[in-house]
Amino acid sequence: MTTGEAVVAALLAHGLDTIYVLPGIHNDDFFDALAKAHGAKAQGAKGGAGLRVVHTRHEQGAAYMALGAALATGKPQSYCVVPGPGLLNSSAALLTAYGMNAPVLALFGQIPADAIGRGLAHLHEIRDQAGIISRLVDWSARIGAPAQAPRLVAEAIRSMFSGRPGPAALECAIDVWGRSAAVAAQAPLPIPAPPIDEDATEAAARRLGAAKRPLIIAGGGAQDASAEVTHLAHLLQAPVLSYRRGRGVLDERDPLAVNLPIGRDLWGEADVVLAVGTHLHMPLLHWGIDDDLAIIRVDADPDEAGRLAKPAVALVGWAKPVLRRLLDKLPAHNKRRPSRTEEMRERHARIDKRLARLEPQVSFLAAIRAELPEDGIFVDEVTQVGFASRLAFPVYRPRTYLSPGYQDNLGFGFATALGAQDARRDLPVVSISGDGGFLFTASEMATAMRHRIPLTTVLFNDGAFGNVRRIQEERFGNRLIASDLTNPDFVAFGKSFGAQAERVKTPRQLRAALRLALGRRDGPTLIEVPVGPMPSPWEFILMGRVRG
Ligand SMILES: Cc1ncc(C[n+]2csc(CCOP(=O)(O)OP(=O)(O)O)c2C)c(N)n1
Ligand SMILES: [Mg+2]
Repeated sequence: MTTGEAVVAALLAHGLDTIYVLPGIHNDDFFDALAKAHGAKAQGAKGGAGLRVVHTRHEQGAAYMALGAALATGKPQSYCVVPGPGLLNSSAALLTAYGMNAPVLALFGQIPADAIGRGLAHLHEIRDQAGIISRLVDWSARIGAPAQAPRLVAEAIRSMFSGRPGPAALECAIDVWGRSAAVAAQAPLPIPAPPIDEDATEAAARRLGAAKRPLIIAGGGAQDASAEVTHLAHLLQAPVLSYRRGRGVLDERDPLAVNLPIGRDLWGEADVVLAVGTHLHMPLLHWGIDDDLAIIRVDADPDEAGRLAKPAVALVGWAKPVLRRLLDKLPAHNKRRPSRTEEMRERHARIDKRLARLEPQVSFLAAIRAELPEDGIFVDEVTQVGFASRLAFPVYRPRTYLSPGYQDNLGFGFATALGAQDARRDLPVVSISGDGGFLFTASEMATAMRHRIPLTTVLFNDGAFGNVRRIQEERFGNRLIASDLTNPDFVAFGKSFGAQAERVKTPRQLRAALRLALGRRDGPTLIEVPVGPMPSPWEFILMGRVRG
């Protein structure tokens, strides 16, 4: 086997079925292995189930697609690009995958093995590529020979699900991909579940059981523990706050599911907080802490709990098994509490009334929610309708609201949504973008056509980096700089690729357009919505202290 063939076999052995790529000479032997696997499949050879290859028009597209596929499925996904510029072109997406703890395996080419580190000006050479990669991911390695490939792929994938989950990377020199040798297969390595600390779990159950006003905060690490969080919330009558990455863990039709402004009020009143898979960045840094608040942290990363404040109890491990154990222990300690349903309904009504001034964002979001089925996926963006969606777009199920988390990097949305839709062809996916963010990866419309990806994109066009412009108006005496945009005719742009494209003006028209678009499963749709300036959401997001 060549190294390339061994990597293809190893990816297949780990259950990957697709790879997102942009080819180039450094990786030609790997791509030939991909082609041969396809040829074997086409000829009906035994065991020749090839990896599906989705090629993009820019490396950031390949990496974002792998990210979207990983987030939508929870399973490992991979992308492959050339070294140097290809790696750097993909790096914002890899950074985002790190921030989102997404299991993405990056495969990078390299210059000839004996030239690495010598500065001989080889094509795509970059100083200390391995060092650069090692700062972007927690686990990385270079494949030096065919026989190393199966083990390194297995270790990479194990690392993606161990400790704090996240991306991993492998690089391989141009002259190593094609080298042949005897290769032994490697079964996927077991991923040991972190042991459960019984004493700490008991302590957490006691604290929660005695709490008068408990609050649960769910982050991205709670996505696989929806049933457990829901059960705990009901047993404790504890509201569940989620903002970006923890959305849908508790079905937001449940009155106990609360958004950021309600959650901040509750933070101010709580005596015990159970924080599941979240950095608690906003509460600890902005809302304040004092001695009357006991915080219980559940996190896969052993270093996370103590970073900002000493928790009352730190439970290290995966949310699902840890919360299950907590659920076993809680009934023995849990006091009776009255239902908080009415109180929560009132809190929701009060905040919804205030949020109603975020028009037109709220009405356009309501139109999308009305047409998107409850298991359909909504992909957020760093745009004004996106900011509002974090407060006023109800999410019903885990993994159906994909938000970039703390990177909040403009332009992530369209290509990430393409990956989500590619990996979940059975569900409709709706991507929203501003005119600014959309053009970051708009060239991937060609990818959507080439691979017939039925994504629906709603593009809110205000002719500006509108969020930036509003800040310049309000905080900098209307001195506008670098925030106005000259745009193409977006409908003509979409149509020029062969995509379905139309322009709508009102929420009602958006609903009608979405109904058609979500029913179409043979290719992408672009819906442009011309909009004017929008009111600021920031008073609902950047809120001051309530304790300490
Ligand atoms: C990678 C990156 N670059 C820049 C920014 C700063 N930024 C935040 S919002 C924004 C403007 C977004 O414009 P658009 O996509 O048109 O949405 P709008 O604000 O107009 O709704 C910019 C430039 C960012 N968040 N990420
Ligand atoms: Mg804009």
